[in-house]
Amino acid sequence: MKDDLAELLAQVKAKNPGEPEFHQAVYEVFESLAPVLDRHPEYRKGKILQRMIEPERVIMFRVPWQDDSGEVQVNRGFRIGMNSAIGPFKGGLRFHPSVNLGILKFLAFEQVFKNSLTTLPMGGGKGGSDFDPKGKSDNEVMRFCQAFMAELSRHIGPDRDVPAGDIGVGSREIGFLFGMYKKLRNEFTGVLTGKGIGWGGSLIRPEATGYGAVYFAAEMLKTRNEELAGKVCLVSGSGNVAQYTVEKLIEMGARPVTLSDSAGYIYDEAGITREKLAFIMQLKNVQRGRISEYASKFGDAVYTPIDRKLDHNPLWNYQAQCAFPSATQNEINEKDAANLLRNGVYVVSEGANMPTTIGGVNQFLEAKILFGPGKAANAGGVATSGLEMAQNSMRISWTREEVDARLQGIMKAIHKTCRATAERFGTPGNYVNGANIAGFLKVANAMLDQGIV
Ligand code: NDP
Ligand code: 2IT
Repeated sequence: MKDDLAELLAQVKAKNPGEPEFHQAVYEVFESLAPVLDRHPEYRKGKILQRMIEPERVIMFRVPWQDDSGEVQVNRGFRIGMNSAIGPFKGGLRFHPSVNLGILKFLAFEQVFKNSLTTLPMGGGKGGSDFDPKGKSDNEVMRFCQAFMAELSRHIGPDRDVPAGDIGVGSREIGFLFGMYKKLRNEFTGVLTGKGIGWGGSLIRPEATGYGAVYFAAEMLKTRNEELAGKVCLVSGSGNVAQYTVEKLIEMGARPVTLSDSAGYIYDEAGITREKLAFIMQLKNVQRGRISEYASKFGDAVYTPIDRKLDHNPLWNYQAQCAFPSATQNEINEKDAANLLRNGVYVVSEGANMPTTIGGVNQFLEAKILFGPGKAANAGGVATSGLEMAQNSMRISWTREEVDARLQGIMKAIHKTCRATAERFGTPGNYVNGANIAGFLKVANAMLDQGIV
């Protein structure tokens, strides 16, 4: 890394202590940018990087609510407006006990580059809470969402900041959040995406992140005249992204063999079929049960509980050609990456945000496999959120086919841009550099155009 970038990174660490995920996300982007800064001195002169690493705003707030037994509970709420140079802040809300400022800043930072890649006019933001929806009743989730929105509603709006879902925030939560916003503001607007189909949502938005990650993998394979049909695929997670990744893989003739949750994973050598996926969707989205039940239901599958003493995740230690990490950050470490490569994996399409550690990413890049980083590979979700915003503004709804065709077009465009940009800056085939540089350029140029604000 160039001296001035290394120095800036040291400043980021000193100024934002205790935020390792944010440091990691900034490091990964800085690693790609030296050639751009050398070719374009105006970015250094305009202090574009110094401005990009400082959120435009961070809102932190108390969320008091009452549980079913009448006890008062207090959580912490956040919304980060990272960068609005190319459009209103846009990005998901995460409800998970691990949520803290540093994790949301990493997600908001990634979102800026990702949204820029989508071709649509969206700035980057992220928010959420350390609230844990697991084990809560629907009424508790509703009361929490209402209390959260009581404060958040002051800071968002269809032209200011448009949140959506992420871990722990799905259609149920978006419904409760939207209802409260509408009541408080006395207006029905496209202030959230991922809405229900009957009240302003877009067809294909639930599917979009998973489908997009598979479309991206298909595009990468096409560069080697190959396709997904017949490929064995390792998938982690069993939530929104994992489910629709599996659905699209099945449709394309691939064989997904794993899924996981925070307690363990299943391995089904015969492959997860449409029928088995329907069981998972019912289990996870309606009953809110554990993935272990899959192995109880389908005898051939093996369930392995997580062993936190292990230095690797055995889910990544099976013979396969493709991997779709779709659970959470840093779920593939250096050892996992080595296991994947040793087992024959040469396509990694990141459905989750930053699922691979820096040591893992470096191994993928050195091995020159087809590695699609999250900010490119999982951009289909937010891109389709952008399409939802467009439909809301026009007060019309497109058909499933129309939205899916646009999603496919966007994933192809992102793939093409990443490849062309990587090549233009001297690292052909490196999608990490391609995504970081292309995402950066659009935002940086907009910031220069708009002056020092
Ligand atoms: P969901 O809440 O629907 O599912 C998350 C899944 O990951 C669950 O199976 C969950 O298990 C598992 N998981 C979450 N945290 C952990 C953890 N710390 N350790 C082990 N497993 C964990 O979320 P999504 O599917 O929406 O999100 C998954 C990933 O995709 C995240 O990284 C998210 O940021 C990213 N993403 C999501 C987009 C979207 O549109 N939803 C768009 C782009 C990226 P359990 O149920 O046990 O908690
Ligand atoms: O990480 C992400 O891109 C998301 N969680 C989706 C954000 C959105 O606004 O649709």
